[in-house]
Amino acid sequence: MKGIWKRLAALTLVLALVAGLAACTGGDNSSSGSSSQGGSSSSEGSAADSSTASTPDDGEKQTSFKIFAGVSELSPDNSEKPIVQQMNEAKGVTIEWNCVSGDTLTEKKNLMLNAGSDSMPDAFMAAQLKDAEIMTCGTRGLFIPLEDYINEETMPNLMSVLEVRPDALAACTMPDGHIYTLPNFGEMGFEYKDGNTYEIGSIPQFTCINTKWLKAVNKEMPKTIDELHDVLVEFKNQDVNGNGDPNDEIPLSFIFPWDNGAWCANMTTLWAPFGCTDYNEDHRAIKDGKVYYQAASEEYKNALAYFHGWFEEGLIDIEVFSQDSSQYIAKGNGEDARLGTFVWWEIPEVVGYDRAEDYAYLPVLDGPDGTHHVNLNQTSTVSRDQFAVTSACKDPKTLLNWVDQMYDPMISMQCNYGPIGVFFDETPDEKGVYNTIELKEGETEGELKSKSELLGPTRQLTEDYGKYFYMEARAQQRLDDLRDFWFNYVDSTESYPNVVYTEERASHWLRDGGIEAEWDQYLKDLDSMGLQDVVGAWQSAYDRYAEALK
Ligand SMILES: [Ca+2]
Repeated sequence: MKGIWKRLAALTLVLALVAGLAACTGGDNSSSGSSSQGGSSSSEGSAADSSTASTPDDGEKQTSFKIFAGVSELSPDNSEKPIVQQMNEAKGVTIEWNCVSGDTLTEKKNLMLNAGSDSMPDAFMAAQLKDAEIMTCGTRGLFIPLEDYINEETMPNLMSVLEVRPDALAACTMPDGHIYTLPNFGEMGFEYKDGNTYEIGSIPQFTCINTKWLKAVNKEMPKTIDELHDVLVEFKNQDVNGNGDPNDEIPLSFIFPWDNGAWCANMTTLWAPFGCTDYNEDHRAIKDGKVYYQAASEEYKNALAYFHGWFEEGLIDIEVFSQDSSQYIAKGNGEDARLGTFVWWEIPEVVGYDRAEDYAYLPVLDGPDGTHHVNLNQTSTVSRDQFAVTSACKDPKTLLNWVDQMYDPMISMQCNYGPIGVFFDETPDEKGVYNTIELKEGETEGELKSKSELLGPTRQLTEDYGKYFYMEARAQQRLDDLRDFWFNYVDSTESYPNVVYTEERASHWLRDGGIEAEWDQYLKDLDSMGLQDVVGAWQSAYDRYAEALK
């Protein structure tokens, strides 16, 4: 398969389980699958084929199931969703839902996992299961192995996907050789001129600058980090938004804490002049096949030391350590433009569509040595946190046959976005492909999706776009921008698939300074915490994987 992504997706598992370090056993794969991929044969009969609801292995038939399910904040209960009613009717089952959103999800999930089997649901769906939980619950017998059910009889739609994505089960196989969770396929990428496909999140942090202000202070678009510095000083000193208040302009804002949205809003694209970007929460990076810990690199140190200077000069928003994404977006959307430079997934979401015209992407800047380096984010298209069956379930076959419908392309599309007639037009276009419905005044695609989607294991394959439905315009725009703008600054497309200590230190150094004096002690502390062992483990997992590919 072309592209490093696919290989790395399988590798991610090994890394996530560094503690165990057992080799990934690869798992049963799908060569026996026989139904045609993506065709209509398996995809359109779901409303009528209740006869395929299977009888259980042990003879005990169960038609009512309890599912603990994660939903988005705006979502109604899953039982109210038309797609769920359609799936239930097709298989003759009823579901008693326990739907949870937001902060309480983790808490309630933990309670449930620790309470033992009495209150155990039959399945966990979209419950943000962590690898450690999957592993622990699997070995304790709380989650049952699924590999014997992944076959043509019970899961025909999943088998169709596995036919074209045979590596996916390897990404779900735990070190003990069992598969406790179903794969979820989330592909949204673009083909680059090197022939590889890169995912939409490979550069998650776009830096954006107010070009109207740039003109107002008589500056060109910066090409170096020092040129940007001089621009920001002008943004700070002048009343560039022209509202009479010289102090309400924020030269540079971003979000630092990971939990507040730093994955797409931190400033590390601006670190490229110092030789790295740092998009991965674990600070894992790779160069020429050699794995290293980004937060222990000279590049990282130099970047923080440099930007501490900006912090002292008042060029950086004082709220970067405290604001969350909604406060950040409110800042961009206020009555007067206040953000000179900001970082986000895209421009309009922060400043609104009208004001977005005053902003442009800030190119990746050169550093003091005249160069830059972008580390691509690790991205994975197969996740394994979406569906687990517990030992409380008496009839896993029927339950898995029910959930298998979510891998049907037409059902999957409606789970991922919303029903036909609600999120998509009532009828497809002349090519048989569904368009997003015309939005109501003041409504956004994201909002409509949150209200209508059914979270769970689904298929979102590259080849499905333009075949069953069209990609959202905003996502397509981001992919185009990645390909046509951001990737011009990418020299190495090498990337690594998926030590808390660093975040508080980094906040301290950026805010208070002192990184030079404290750096050596910090490195010693990391070593005493076993950093070298962790890096060594990552390296040997990677080496084994690379060897297996030969
Ligand atoms: Ca002002």
